[in-house]
Amino acid sequence: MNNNNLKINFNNPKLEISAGDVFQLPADNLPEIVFSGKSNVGKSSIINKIINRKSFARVSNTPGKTSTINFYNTGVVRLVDLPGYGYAKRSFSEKKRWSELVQSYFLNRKNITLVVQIIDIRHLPSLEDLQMVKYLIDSQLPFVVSLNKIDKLNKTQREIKLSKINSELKYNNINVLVLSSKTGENIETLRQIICSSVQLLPLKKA
Ligand SMILES: Nc1nc2c(ncn2[C@@H]2O[C@H](COP(=O)(O)OP(=O)(O)OP(=O)(O)O)[C@@H](O)[C@H]2O)c(=O)[nH]1
Ligand SMILES: [Mg+2]
Repeated sequence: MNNNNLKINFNNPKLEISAGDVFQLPADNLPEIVFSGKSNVGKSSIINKIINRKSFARVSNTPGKTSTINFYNTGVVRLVDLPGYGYAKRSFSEKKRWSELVQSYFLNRKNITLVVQIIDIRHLPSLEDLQMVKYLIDSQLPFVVSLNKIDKLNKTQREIKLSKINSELKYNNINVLVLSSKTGENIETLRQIICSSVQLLPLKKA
């Protein structure tokens, strides 16, 4: 299919389903943009900023807010909000349920066009972040590492953190984008990256 003339309207998504189990996943019939990362890095907040809504995706100061896979359907692509990993206070059975659900999602979905792998710019990538990046490379899934909460750092701190994180990531040719769901910095760039991943154009500049 030639998608070049199709447009994404980010501004009117529907929460299609909050899936707590694999059998609840929607039909695999649209391109999916997946937001992945540790708990509390701002996955849900970034989705809200992309769709220009304050709290459509539920956000919280307390890590572990998103505990299901939430599918936001824009009509032509789905934005997929994953529960965060690495939240120590989750019970063993909760962690097991999350990892089985997310693993099964990544293994079985055929229409993942982009993974937005989010890391809090103030912290070095965790072991799980590095494992996730390695998994994305090994499985040849297109991804962009998004360093969120850039608003919390001044210019000098940004440069220091960016260079440290880059050297921790170790792999060549990784796309890295700094952004802030709070100020909106580089959110438009992320929208453009999403559009090019599916060769669609944004309907209008937000
Ligand atoms: N300063 C600042 N705070 C942010 C930014 N993005 C998110 N936050 C805050 O970080 C906290 C966690 O945000 P969420 O969007 O719930 O994070 P999440 O990754 O979805 O978390 P889980 O659902 O628990 O995995 C909230 O208090 C947000 O307001 C940002 O760019 N800058
Ligand atoms: Mg969340």
